Amino acid sequence: MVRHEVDGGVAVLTLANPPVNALGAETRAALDAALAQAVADESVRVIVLAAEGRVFVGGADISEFGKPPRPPSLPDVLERLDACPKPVVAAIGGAALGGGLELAMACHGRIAAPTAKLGLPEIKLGIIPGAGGTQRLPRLIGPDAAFPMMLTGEPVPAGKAAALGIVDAVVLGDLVAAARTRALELADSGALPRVRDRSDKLTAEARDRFEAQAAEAVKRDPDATNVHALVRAVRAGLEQDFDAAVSVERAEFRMLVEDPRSKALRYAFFAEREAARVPGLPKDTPRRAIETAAVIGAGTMGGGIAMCFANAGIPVTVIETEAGALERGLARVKDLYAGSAKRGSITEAQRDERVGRITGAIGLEHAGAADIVIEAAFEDMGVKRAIFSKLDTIAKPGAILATNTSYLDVNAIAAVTGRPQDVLGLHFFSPANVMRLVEVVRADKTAPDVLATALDLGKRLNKLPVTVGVCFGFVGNRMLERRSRAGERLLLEGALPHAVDAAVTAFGFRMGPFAMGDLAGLDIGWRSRKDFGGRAPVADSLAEMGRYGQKTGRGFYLYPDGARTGTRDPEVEALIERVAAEHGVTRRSFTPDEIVARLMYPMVNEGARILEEGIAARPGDIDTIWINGYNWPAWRGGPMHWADTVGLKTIAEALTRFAAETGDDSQEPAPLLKKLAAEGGSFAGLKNA
Ligand code: 3H9
Repeated sequence: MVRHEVDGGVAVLTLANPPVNALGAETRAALDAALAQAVADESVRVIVLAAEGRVFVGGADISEFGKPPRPPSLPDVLERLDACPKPVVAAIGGAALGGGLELAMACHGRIAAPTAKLGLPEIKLGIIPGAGGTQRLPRLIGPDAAFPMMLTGEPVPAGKAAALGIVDAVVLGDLVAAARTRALELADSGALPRVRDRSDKLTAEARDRFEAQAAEAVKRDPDATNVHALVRAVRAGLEQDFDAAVSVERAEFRMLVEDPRSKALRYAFFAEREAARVPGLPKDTPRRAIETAAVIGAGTMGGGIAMCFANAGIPVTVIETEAGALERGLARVKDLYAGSAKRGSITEAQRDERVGRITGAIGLEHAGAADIVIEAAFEDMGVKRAIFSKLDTIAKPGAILATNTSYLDVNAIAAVTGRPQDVLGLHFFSPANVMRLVEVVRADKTAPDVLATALDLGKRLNKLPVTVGVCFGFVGNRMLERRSRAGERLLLEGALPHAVDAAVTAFGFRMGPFAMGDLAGLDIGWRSRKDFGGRAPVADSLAEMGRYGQKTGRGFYLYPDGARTGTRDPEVEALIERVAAEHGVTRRSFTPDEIVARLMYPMVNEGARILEEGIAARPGDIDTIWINGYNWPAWRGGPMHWADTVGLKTIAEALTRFAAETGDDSQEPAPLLKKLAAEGGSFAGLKNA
């Protein structure tokens, strides 16, 4: 796991633990031994620490967390590294994250390649750095620069890292040679700079700025246990000596590893990566080449999808039926790019390149040269089938034909072509250029190489593709529909919109379902219920009154003078009471916990059905979809993980009760949920069944 080469007084230790050189027990032991050997070897004057592969070190091995510790611990190895009597210089060729940056900071010098990025992302896993990161980074760059980095978890690119002082230099070319030179310079000078000994960046001004940042962070997220812990650990470094402060950090880290929030976030991390693997789709499935794309429809969705291709360097033709719509669509895309360039998130050159990769055209025949065609036209089966039957005659042989439908039967769309093996669904989320999730809908006849190519393409577009099967609404919208239905029912039974929304935001969503409905537009659900069936008596009445939500200034709430947050409307509350009376529903009050149960348990139930039917391969795929497409709080791990923490027996019993109370049989627990509840099982346990 660590290669050891000695040449000309320099020992080069190279970590070789693919794919990300995570610092698991074996790697730690090997590194520790290699260091000891280099120290003992009299021919060695200096040591260079390098790593194989694209990533320098992706951190501690997350899969070890919560398991019995295996020595040597990372803090112990880093302490010995720090105390090493010979200069050690890190050669950072790629990402140095978490324990990886902590490792680099325990060295006596750091040289980075321009492609390197450095950060402490532990916060995103519900923990804080636990191998000296909360102490060494503030000593290296000041607490006021270090704290925001640890609070957001966002890595910085090499150039910025050098400007901040995290690395000594960024070098082009032979990184190990540069690190070797730096180490020999240190040896010649007799200096052994240790980050732990530095205090020059711990100025009174920097401390004050840190305290102000800390106060704001805690205020913004008062329930985030790890934010509090981070503040305590950084503050300890300002008030106590290094070793005492490291002990504070260590104790906080150990406590956080056991926190249910961190467990959920770690679960979500691995679920997201597991989603890339589709059961029964071998790794070596051949891929089709994708060098050009066409998007049908220049609406918000089509434009956003085209931007994904342009961002990834793939030329794309946007196709419309008439010039006006095309011009408007292309203008919107241009504006979005101009906005990004203005904000500085892309350079002006990037803006021009990306805009230049998007070409507009009138008429489907312009899709003939594309390796993949994505239809993002009106959500209507007739429209889609007409497009696909024409595409069948236009697209080149072997082109992938994808539909961006959010609900419709992809098998029925594929069936109008003579090449259903080339057809699949790619359900992007709005705004498509921003949202990472893509539901990849595998139809009955989709060929394995088409699916494999789509999944690879998803990654190339910087998306998070999750494979799902064909059913109405796939995974995400099918479960969402359950929540919407339960929400309407709650209104009739006595919970008012603001109370429901408050319970849902307190649960951790950024927005409640009614505020969300107002934002999206109540006319959308209303029209789709008209097309696909189903009734939402309150929402439909509001839409019939022309109350479409924010865009009309009135929906479930009032938005006077273009306000972005709604206020309660007595008229709506009276309307709800009237509708409830018409439906003969007796009203009562609901606690926030009852509201959450009423809304979320039916979603979990639908998730169980989705698993039974094989629409999703595993509970983790459902959770990945809900966290990344629907803003389910990641620290609750997604609906299926959350259901396990609540207890499936509790949920099954409650659903039986809801079915009786509401007279809605579809609330009865699904067979899978019933079975797991009876066995004392969990969704997590299914994987190992
Ligand atoms: C930490 O360091 C705590 C310390 O402060 C204190 C300790 C005492 N562990 O993402 P990818 C796996 S906490 C275990 O697809 P990419 C991953 O599951 C850690 N496994 O690659 C996947 O496995 P598989 C702080 C890990 O190129 C494979 O590697 N660090 C770890 O798109 C490839 O991963 C972080 O939070 C890990 N640390 O992105 C960084 N990292 O192929 C977490 C990856 O079987 N990692 N794996 O599904 C990342 O952000 C990305 O993996 C990285 C590469 C950017 C490095």
